Amino acid sequence: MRTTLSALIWDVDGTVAETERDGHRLAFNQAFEEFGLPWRWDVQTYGALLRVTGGFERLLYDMRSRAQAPSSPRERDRLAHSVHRRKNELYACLMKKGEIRARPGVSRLMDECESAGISQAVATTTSRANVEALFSTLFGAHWHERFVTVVCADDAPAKKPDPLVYRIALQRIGLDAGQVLAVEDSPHGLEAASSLGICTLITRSQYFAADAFPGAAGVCDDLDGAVECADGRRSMRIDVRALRAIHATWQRDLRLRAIANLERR
Ligand code: XBP
Ligand code: MG
Repeated sequence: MRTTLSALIWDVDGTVAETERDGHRLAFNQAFEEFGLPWRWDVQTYGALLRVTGGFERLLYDMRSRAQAPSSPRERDRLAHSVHRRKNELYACLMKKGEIRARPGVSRLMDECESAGISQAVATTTSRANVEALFSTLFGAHWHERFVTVVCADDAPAKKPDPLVYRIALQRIGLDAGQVLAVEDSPHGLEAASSLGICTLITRSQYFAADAFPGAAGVCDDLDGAVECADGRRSMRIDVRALRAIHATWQRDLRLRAIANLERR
């Protein structure tokens, strides 16, 4: 299996931008209001709900404990679909205002990867419409040109921690897991990527700031900050050189673990 770093796969929410607390959460609350529903998700409640990936699934999960939700599962499903659809429209309006910015180092690293010939792709649990709304505001109308493929919830209905979205991304870019590095912010994202053997770098986001990320190749507060690697080493900030070093160390450790496993048999 070839193991040179050939592509970077980006998660979206929490990784590229802090879209959850002041984006999706606010849009959900606006949608609840429009639908005459008394539900509001405060910052803390939404943080707990983020353990359920997918906005539609999150809403359906929360509705189970809401007295005002329809009692028939079919009606609940129908209402969740309508509210979620409207939430995404409201989210697009919020993104157009430009108040949500790319997280530190994201645009720089994307530019550096492009110059270094490292391909880029997207693997996200969010809907394509939301990626479009966010990325066109952050990176301009031609943002698609930057990515070999953009895999969203519309392509991968089984959401993270299911690895489907990464499996599809690898197929579309035509690379093995060993040739890519994923950038993620959540435990579910880490699980989805690393269960396929993808080297994963964590950039801590607001909602997962206190989580432990066992199995990550490196963890940083943001891409402009220092990264702590699995082998305990620290590098100053994430650039292409740091990405290659993190990836090479991960690959070496993987080989060592495989040899140790063989010897134990
Ligand atoms: C984040 C998610 C999404 C968003 C909301 O995905 O779990 O569900 O919170 O988007 P990722 P939708 O971190 O993989 O980008 O309402 O479209 O699901
Ligand atoms: Mg994320």
